[in-house]
Amino acid sequence: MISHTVQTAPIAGQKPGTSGLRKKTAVFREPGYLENFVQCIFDGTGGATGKTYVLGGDGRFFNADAIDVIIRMAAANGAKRLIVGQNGILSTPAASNLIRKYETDGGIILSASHNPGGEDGDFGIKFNAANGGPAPEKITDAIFAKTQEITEYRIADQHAGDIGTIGSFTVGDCRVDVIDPVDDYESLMQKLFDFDAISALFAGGFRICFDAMHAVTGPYATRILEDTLGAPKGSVINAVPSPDFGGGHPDPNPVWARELVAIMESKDAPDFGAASDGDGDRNMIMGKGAFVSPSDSLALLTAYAHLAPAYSGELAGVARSMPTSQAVDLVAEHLGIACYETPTGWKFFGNLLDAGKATLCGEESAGTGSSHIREKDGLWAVLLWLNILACDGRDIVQLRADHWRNFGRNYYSRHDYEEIPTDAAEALIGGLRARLGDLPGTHVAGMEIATADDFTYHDPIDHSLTERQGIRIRFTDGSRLVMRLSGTGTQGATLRVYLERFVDRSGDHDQDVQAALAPVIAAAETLADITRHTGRSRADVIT
Ligand code: G16
Repeated sequence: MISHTVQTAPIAGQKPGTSGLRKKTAVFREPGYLENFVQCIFDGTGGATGKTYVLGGDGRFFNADAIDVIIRMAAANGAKRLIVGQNGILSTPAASNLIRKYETDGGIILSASHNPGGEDGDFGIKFNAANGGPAPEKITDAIFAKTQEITEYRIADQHAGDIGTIGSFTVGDCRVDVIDPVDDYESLMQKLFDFDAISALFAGGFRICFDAMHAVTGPYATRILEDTLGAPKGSVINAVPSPDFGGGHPDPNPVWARELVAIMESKDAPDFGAASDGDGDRNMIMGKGAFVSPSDSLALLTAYAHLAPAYSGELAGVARSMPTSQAVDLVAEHLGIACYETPTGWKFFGNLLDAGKATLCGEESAGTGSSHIREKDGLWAVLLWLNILACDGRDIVQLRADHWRNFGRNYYSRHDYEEIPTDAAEALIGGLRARLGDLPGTHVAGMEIATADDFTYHDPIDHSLTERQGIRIRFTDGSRLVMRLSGTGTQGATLRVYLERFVDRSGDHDQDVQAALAPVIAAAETLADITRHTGRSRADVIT
């Protein structure tokens, strides 16, 4: 193999965020930008010599070009083997599964998740470690340190072979195996769930609409739901991945998955609706005319997971990100299992899962998953729901109403202020942070503040400390307000305001969500002066 070493220099801003490095596609296409970061992944993890990696992405614009570069760089850096999804396609959960199943040294996943794709959209790259999970901070910090001192990268001159055809080729001494992206994932799902029960559900006339949002889950959902489980053809919509996600925003929430919402609110709505995001790790769940919030979904899945074969024994524990509602805490208490609170970012669940402390994990940002892999998993959540519904017999709306009657309801919403100037966002958070000590005991919007802090996470496994993970304000009536800045945006800053109010078992569970949260919304405005700092009187996205 002929390869060469290219002289380069550090490029500013290559610090991975909540989930890898995400930037505008145009930034990734600048000379050396991708190459620098890939070389630093290798250099920051002890080099690529003799190693095996999984490689794939969500198919967005620039995916195939980036894969060609990464194959050539892995080969030039001495990698022994690469496992690549056909056409460069691998959902994030499928990649996590492959890393674990084939015991590779890690994987490189190309995605900007739910962010729009295309020439003017976003691109991203993420390194997952040998446990299949997103690299923990000590690894991303090491990679970032390398980006600040890089002087050269290595790349093979030979272009990669045909990744459109299943089979193998070599680049120098590196063997590249191109595999079907769905096969291994499907066989994992078959081990976890009662496929016979789900097939019988569909055979009995149960109808589903799964919106793949023109993104990576199209082929996975079509194969598993329609071909294997027998859901009627056409149950999966927007099923063909496109480089710009059909011009859409592949974020499965009621704002961006409008097509699904319209179907689920129509007269002839199917029994169950679901959507997944760009790279297939997020999920949105709906019943007829009803959106199930991700926080409620996590609580309900925890309560009923025992109906699926893989979770029929006792759950080891459950974990949620700090801003996720406390609905699952109540279920954990009832089940007598531990409930962990982690910072936002799936990487923080990795240690708990590896140590066998948690079986199920979830986040308000539409992520749910389990110990089967080390990523959140959109289609897994849909299959667990289907398994539960097939065995329980109630419809999802009834199941949820009964759950609220048993546990109470945690009304919940997130208000996002997008693309605000970074200094304004930091001034807002900084101003609030400076006053935290004075807040307990004071009253706002008719509520008394019980505690106020900036969340610090003490990892119970490796004892690492992660500070400044979001402002938490608890009120004496059980309501809660959380504010933090997103770590996945690519332009300016995004302020996330998380609002929660608990209504007990005998309370009114059928209020409009925003109306139920009105006092907490008012408290957020009073405490943080959101309108003044952002110049906006209303959030851009309310979910
Ligand atoms: C990523 C992380 C999630 C996190 C989400 C939102 O999801 O993997 O753990 O909850 O970002 O992060 P932020 O609030 O910082 O924007 P994904 O689906 O984008 O990879």
